[in-house]
Amino acid sequence: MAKPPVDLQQLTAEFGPHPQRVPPGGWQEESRNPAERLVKTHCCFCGQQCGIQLKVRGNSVIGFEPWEEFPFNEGKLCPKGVKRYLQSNHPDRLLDPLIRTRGGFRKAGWEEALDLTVQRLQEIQAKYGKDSVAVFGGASLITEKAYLMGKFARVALGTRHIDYNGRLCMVSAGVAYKLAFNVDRSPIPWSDIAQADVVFCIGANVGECAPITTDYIWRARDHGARLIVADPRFTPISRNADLYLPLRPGTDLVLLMGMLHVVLRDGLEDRNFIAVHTTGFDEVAESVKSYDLRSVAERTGVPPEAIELAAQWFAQGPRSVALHARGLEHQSKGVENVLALINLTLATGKIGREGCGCAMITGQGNGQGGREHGQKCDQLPGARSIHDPAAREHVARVWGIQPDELPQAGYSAQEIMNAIHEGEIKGLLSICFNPTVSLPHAEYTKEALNRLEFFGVIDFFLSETARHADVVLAGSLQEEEEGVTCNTEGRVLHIRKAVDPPANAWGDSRIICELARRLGKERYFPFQSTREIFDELREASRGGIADYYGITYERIDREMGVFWPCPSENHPGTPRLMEGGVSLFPDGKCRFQVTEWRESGDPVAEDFPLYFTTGRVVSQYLSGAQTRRIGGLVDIYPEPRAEIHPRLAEGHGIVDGDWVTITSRRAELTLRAMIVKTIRPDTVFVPYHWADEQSANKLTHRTLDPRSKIPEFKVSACRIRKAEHVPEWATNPNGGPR
Ligand SMILES: Nc1nc2c(c(=O)[nH]1)N[C@H]1C(S)=C(S)[C@@H](COP(=O)(O)OP(=O)(O)OC[C@H]3O[C@@H](n4cnc5c(=O)[nH]c(N)nc54)[C@H](O)[C@@H]3O)O[C@H]1N2
Ligand SMILES: Nc1nc2c(c(=O)[nH]1)N[C@H]1C(S)=C(S)[C@@H](COP(=O)(O)OP(=O)(O)OC[C@H]3O[C@@H](n4cnc5c(=O)[nH]c(N)nc54)[C@H](O)[C@@H]3O)O[C@H]1N2
Ligand code: SF4
Ligand SMILES: [Mo]
Repeated sequence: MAKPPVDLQQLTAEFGPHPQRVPPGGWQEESRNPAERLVKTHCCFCGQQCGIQLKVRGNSVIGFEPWEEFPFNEGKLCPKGVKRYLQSNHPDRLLDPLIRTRGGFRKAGWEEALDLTVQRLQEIQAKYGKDSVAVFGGASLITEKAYLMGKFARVALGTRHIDYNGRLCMVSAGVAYKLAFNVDRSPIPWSDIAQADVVFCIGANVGECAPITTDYIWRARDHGARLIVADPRFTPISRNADLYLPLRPGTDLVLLMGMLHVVLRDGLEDRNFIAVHTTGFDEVAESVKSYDLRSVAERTGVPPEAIELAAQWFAQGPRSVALHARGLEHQSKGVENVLALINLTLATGKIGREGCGCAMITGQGNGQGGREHGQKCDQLPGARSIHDPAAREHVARVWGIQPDELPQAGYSAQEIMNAIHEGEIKGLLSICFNPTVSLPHAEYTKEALNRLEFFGVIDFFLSETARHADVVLAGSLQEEEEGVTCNTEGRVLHIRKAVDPPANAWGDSRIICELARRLGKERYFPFQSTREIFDELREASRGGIADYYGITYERIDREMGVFWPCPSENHPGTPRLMEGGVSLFPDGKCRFQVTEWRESGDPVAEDFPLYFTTGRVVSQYLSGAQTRRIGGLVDIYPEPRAEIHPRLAEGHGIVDGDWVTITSRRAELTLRAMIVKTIRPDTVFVPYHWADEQSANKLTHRTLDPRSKIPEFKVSACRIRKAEHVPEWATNPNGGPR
């Protein structure tokens, strides 16, 4: 199928983003007519998964009420949670399947769109082999759908290539925790943060990206806890820090090894914990010997006294918690970075008891649950390894196939895109993923997508990625199907269905099951409801590390969430993993791991002397496909701005609001400058929530961590200059793409 070019202007006029400011029916009508009912559920956005009550009238979500009894957030919400309901009946909502034509898209019926999708995928597989088709999943999906995607790829399509957008998120943490503890989950419930005497946040913009976690840190502060923050930017939470470590992007490993050096130099390690609960200490101790304060300070840009104090405070706690997010993990040595933090935690004995531990702050709404049950290329339900013969046998039995029919591990997300670019993969079915915005080196991603012989997308909005599709299947919002998610603490939560998909849109799980039926695999996908999928998932996860067997929707409702592993219905669930310091390895020991320094894949040099780093702002979410359509969020931060330190700006004759051109080894990006004292003078920061000519990922590079396969979103090299021209998008009378 030759792909006709699509008129983007016309598509934008038709499908948006058009920010929705007033709910259907208008505010007045809403205040006149009381809501028909309130539905207790959870926010569709970040991994905090705050409890919220959706106000529903007819088939529309028209507002919200706080859910004060839900223990995690006790009614508190951030701006995104407050506005999420504006997606219901949004004018940009896809209400029918779309099929590409010469001129753009035309509406189609379900029969035609599903038949075409299956026919094209089968043709490609017949011509080039099963593995010439790949599947992309997403971690905003409820766990039932994530599980279904893994089964769909392997059983309905028989391809080994399935991976998901969580590959861009926290897999470095996952690999490191597996290596050290044999489990990929935060070992602590968030109540442990409130108990801590020292909280160390590294590479986590807690205030903007995990707003409810801030509250736990405040509770710790209320009983006198000290706060240490390490970030190249003085983020909002840093204002309350006792110690701020303004490290150079990409130097976390040096900082953390330097801190361990200080701990050992001063004899602050916990000898008893190390002896009883760990292996591999001596090699790690040896490896940090050369990380003396002076050289660590030089390499990280952090004053030596600050490094010393941070190490001493953390070790002396007595109760210390280390929190980390993507600043530490989005690096081509993300796994090493997290391991170095775990080494520090183990050496000081700060795990396995109240108020202690290291924890990854989950990113996506179902970032945790979405990675436990088979969407990852190397993994089967229950967080089982796809390489493990016993795991293959168990899952094959639940699925009713032979273990040797189960494909082996496939490529990770970026590797799938590379294989598409190189012509090895020819067909792609993608759900809940917007890679044109969110993968690094955006131009490369677009080239790859245009090379696909068939591209099917399941989404509820026409995302920038869906514009490249041959068929778009109109799927569902989180509140349109019942299921579970797992929050940042490992607490499994019940997502209640509030409304049906509107008009001719379908629930995602129905779409997948219908595709499977057309692929002739109906008997493996007989599900009439997501509850039936959940029941199979419980069996499939049984006996695995992420054991959900004892969890039911009803139990979750009664207990306000159940922490996994929960192997039976009378098991209480497991809020704190590794109680007493016992890991999930058969010998119960935690593993120290030696970490080795590597240069970034895109190092600063004379012609690219500045660090370029990317991340988030409080009012936008991920690729922005959802939040750029929500009035009140768009208005807070309508376009990306380049954060630049006054000293750097002055050197280039740039003042606040000027247009500045940022150049990396791949491309140029022209944005308005935001002159702030809260960033290192050698670093430029741009939030990544926008597409095309506003996309931070135009500039980033495709280097991956060799073990986790995470892209290095946090470290690129760039140079800047005052722009010669205002970019075209800014002169567009519509205000350009939002
Ligand atoms: N408002 C909002 N909240 C969100 C999201 C969102 O899009 N918007 N997304 C959710 C998701 S999926 C995720 S993954 C999380 C992300 O949550 P975070 O990881 O907290 O957010 P980021 O902005 O990606 O990066 C965090 C910090 O890393 C810093 N940083 C940059 N380079 C380095 C470095 O080399 N070392 C260190 N130590 N720090 C560095 C940045 O300055 C930034 O402050 O947020 C979740 N919550
Ligand atoms: N430069 C740079 N790039 C980054 C990052 C960074 O810090 N810097 N962060 C990375 C991180 S941590 C992440 S998590 C990724 C996220 O990147 P993406 O996953 O690409 O971002 P999303 O905006 O979540 O895209 C999800 C798409 O799925 C749709 N969707 C959401 N929920 C559902 C659902 O329930 N059903 C269906 N059918 N569709 C749904 C949305 O409309 C949207 O189009 O971006 C990564 N990219
Ligand atoms: S903190 Fe996260 S889960 Fe809570 S309301 Fe905000 S976006 Fe939603
Ligand atoms: Mo993420």
